[in-house]
Amino acid sequence: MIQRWHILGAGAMGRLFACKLLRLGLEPVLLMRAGSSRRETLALRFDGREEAYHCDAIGLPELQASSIEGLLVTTKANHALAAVQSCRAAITPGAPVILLHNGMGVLEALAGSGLHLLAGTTTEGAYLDATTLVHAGLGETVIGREGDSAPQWFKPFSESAERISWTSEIDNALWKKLLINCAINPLTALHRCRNGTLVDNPVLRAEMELLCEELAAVSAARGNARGASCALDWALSVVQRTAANQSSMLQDVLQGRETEIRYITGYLVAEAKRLGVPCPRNEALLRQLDSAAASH
Ligand code: KPL
Repeated sequence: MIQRWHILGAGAMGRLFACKLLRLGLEPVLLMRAGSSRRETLALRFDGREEAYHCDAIGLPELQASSIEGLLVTTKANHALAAVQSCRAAITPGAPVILLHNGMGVLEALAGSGLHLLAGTTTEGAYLDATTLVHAGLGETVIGREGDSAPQWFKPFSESAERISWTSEIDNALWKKLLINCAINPLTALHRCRNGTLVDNPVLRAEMELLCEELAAVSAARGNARGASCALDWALSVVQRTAANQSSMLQDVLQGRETEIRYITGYLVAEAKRLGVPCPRNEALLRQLDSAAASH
């Protein structure tokens, strides 16, 4: 059993998972870029009610070697690699390192690092409203390592009411989320619209359908039959469930932050090239949003 989990990425998702771990009776420690050891108060709003949670926080420079027994990485994909490297020396050999972000490619980039890597994907919705963490939508989280059954330390997670489950087919789960993000995030970021506009506006809906045809073709070439037949249905169902939301990529664009486009559409386009599948519409979106990112 791992009692003390370090959380790298103290944004909305990192804080939400800190609250979840506290509810499981575990001891999360938020890793901060700077500052010294302290207690943090997390104000969590859910369903109109506010609750305060308290957990430890520590600045990265203060981390001791081999002090991390379990690491949950909740940074955006574009920061994950550098973030993990910044605390590499503190990670105990064999400690689970769970990557929980949109997009794909970081796991591969860390493959030779000697870390015990796992991945996860979540549909939880959370954002920071000044200092309050708003848990905007209940979602599901799946965590796993391809081909592995759930380890002993996972028991508190799976036995909890936090909707966290184990999968031995994490590649399929990550690919499914990648397709959904490819269909929704770039279009909403480019047109600066909420997710629901992708079904309400016929032009955008047609564009999303064409994107999904390409996503289905890449899935088929990758041997992912579910992705090949369900890409559009998955995207439509998430658009409907999150109609009022601003996608994470739109939020990044509006706040002048670098987006995760290279790990979302960029990963898809690289896979399409490797497999010899044309996907001009996804390529065009990648070009548009990547140059938008570069001009910030
Ligand atoms: O994951 C998301 C995101 O915004 O990054 C979706 C599922 C599209 C919800 O907005």
